Amino acid sequence: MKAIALTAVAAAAGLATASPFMSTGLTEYTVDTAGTATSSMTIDISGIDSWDAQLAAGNTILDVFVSDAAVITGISWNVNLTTYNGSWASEAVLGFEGQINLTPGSADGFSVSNANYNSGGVVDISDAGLPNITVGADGLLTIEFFESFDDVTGAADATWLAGSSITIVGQNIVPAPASLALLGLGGIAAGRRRR
Ligand SMILES: [Ca+2]
Ligand SMILES: [Ca+2]
Repeated sequence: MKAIALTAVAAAAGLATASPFMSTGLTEYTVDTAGTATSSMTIDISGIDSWDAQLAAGNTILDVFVSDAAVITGISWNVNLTTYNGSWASEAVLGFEGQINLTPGSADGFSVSNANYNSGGVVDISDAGLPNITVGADGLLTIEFFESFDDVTGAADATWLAGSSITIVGQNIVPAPASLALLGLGGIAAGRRRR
C-alpha cells in the first residue's frame, strides 16, 4: 500500500493511475533502465512549508545536485506534518523533477498535527509501476513542495516539521563538487579527476 503515495505525472504517457495529482509537466521521461541501487542521498526537508498549488510563485523549490547521470530508482521518507486552516495531510505533495509526485500523507484525508509518515524502507519506483526519475543536463533534482488543493492562497497549508527527511536511492547520485569542498575534500576530488 505504500506505493500509493507515489504517483506519476505521466498522463501523456498513458500510465494507469488513479492519482488526482497528475496533469502536466512530463519532462525528461525515460523507461526503466535501472538496476540495483548503488548510491543514495538523504535530504532534510525540516521546516519547509507546503504552500500553494503546483507551480505557484510562493512554493518552496529545492534544487539538489545529484549529477546529470543520476537515475533515482527509489525513495524513502520519514516525515512529520502539521496542516493548517482545514487543509488535509493528503494534499501535501513533493513533486520530483515534474515526473513523480510523493504524497506521504496520501491516506489521510483530514487535518493532522505533527503526524509521522514513515515509508519503513525504500519504495522502489518501478515496483510501484512508475518510471524512474532522471535529471537534466544541469544535474539538479528539482523538488517542489505544493498542495494538490490550496486552501489558503498565499499562506502555508502545512509544514514539514523538524526531523523530516527523504532519501533518494539509485545510480550515480553524487553530491556537488562544492559540497565536497565544504567538507574539505575538494582537493581530493580534483586530484581524482585528473587521472
Ligand atoms: Ca496555501
Ligand atoms: Ca491544502
